[in-house]
Amino acid sequence: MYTDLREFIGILESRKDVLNIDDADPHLEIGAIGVLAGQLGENHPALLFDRIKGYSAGYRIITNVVTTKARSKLAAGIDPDTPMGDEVEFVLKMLETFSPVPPKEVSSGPVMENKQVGDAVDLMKFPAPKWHELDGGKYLGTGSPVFTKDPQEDWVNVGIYRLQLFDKNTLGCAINPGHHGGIIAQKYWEKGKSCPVIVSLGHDPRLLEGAHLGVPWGQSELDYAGWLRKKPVEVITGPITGLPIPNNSEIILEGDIPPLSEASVVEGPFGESVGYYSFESKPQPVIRVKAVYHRNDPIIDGRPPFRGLAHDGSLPFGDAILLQSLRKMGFSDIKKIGRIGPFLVISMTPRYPGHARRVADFAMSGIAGRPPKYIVIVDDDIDPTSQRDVMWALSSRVDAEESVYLVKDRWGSPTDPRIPPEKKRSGDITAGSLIFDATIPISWKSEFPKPTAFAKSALEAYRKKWAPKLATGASKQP
Ligand SMILES: Cc1cc2nc3c(=O)[nH]c(=O)nc-3n(C[C@H](O)[C@H](O)[C@H](O)COP(=O)(O)O)c2cc1C
Ligand SMILES: [Mn+2]
Repeated sequence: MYTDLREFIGILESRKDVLNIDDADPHLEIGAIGVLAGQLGENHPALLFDRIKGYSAGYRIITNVVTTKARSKLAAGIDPDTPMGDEVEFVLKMLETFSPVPPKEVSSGPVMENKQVGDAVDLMKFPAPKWHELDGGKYLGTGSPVFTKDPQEDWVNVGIYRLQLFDKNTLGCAINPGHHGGIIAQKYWEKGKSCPVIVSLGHDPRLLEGAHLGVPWGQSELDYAGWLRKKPVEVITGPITGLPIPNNSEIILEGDIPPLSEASVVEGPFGESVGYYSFESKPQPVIRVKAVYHRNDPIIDGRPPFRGLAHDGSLPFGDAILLQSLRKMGFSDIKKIGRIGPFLVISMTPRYPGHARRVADFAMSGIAGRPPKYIVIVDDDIDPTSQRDVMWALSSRVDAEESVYLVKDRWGSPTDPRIPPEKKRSGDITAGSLIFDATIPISWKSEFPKPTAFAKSALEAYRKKWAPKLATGASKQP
């Protein structure tokens, strides 16, 4: 496979899956080109920007890294030509092979080719786009893993938090409540200390992928990145922080996050992954950058959330963890999980009245992510990844009075545009969800009208006999 971002890009080049773009403006134009590329559909290329307006040639940005299935697979360490079949089941099988692959310490690496320390630090040299029109400023980090170490428990956390550029050595850092990086920083602040950090701005995509798996508290995302890479992440000990620095990263920042009372910036707003400016601009902690290390001609991983495109990859890791958890809890009759727009759809074989609702309630608690807005439970004859099947079940097996349930006050997201501003400001990010039980009512299943259908074997026989004839008719279509 590959060992770093450049070899990854090399593979994309050999697959004609990356486009080199020169002379674009980081003020909105780079963002717009990323959006336009996405509009070309599932097979659009990644974009490698060079000679960016206002910056030295060689200081590059790659965007649309994992916005297609093929590149998402590559980024997760899966050969893009491998057929996946049932994607959730495929990813679950992969997750079941997990065992921690801890990082390996080394003494040097290409990231140390260039150094800026202390007063020499100048973040302004690196291209920082304004991605969307109403963004509050320029963002240097959008796909930027941030490393912190728990002060008591001594393990290294890696989470991706966006970084707004304020001056030559100051970044605003937006960490959502509940994310481990924020909890760790708080522990330092409670002792009046600043929290040491490492930031990677460009990297082996599996570093970011490992950090995005929803790794539980207490476990290092570096062990997950190593597992995805099938070999340890090689790290140098940071001279200032003692934190691990991936030696093949493109750009590494070393510094600290002082307590919010000591330094803060009004960060944002930023076009969020939900497609709105739904997260109020407010004082956020800063990263004070004390050293920068970078490769020659460095490449930044640009991952703003372009509406409708997956900046975090399009493989169903969260749903695979849900399926795994359902089975672990003893729900053995779960067949398949799918997504149709905003609906999480679970197909199963209900065995007793209330069975389907139990499964929905478990999924509604939010496993590997926030609870969905809509859950649909369907019978095992319905393919939860087929829009036609799911809409048919919803239109024929649901009674609006009896089989739709409103779940109030469930855990929501700070970026949900539908939570009123006043409520959000008070710190309340709860919201409502709906459960649709679209399974045939089990208590009178035998009397439920039979669907119009043919026996599978009979239909197959007719297909063999008539398919050639039908194909000639189809070819006459305009
Ligand atoms: C491309 C990308 C950008 C992200 N940006 C942010 C962000 O700005 N703030 C944030 O809190 N989480 C962001 N996330 C989500 C977190 O990084 C993710 O939930 C991570 O698992 C949190 O890890 P932690 O709990 O160890 O801190 C982003 C994720 C991705 C993939
Ligand atoms: Mn974590």
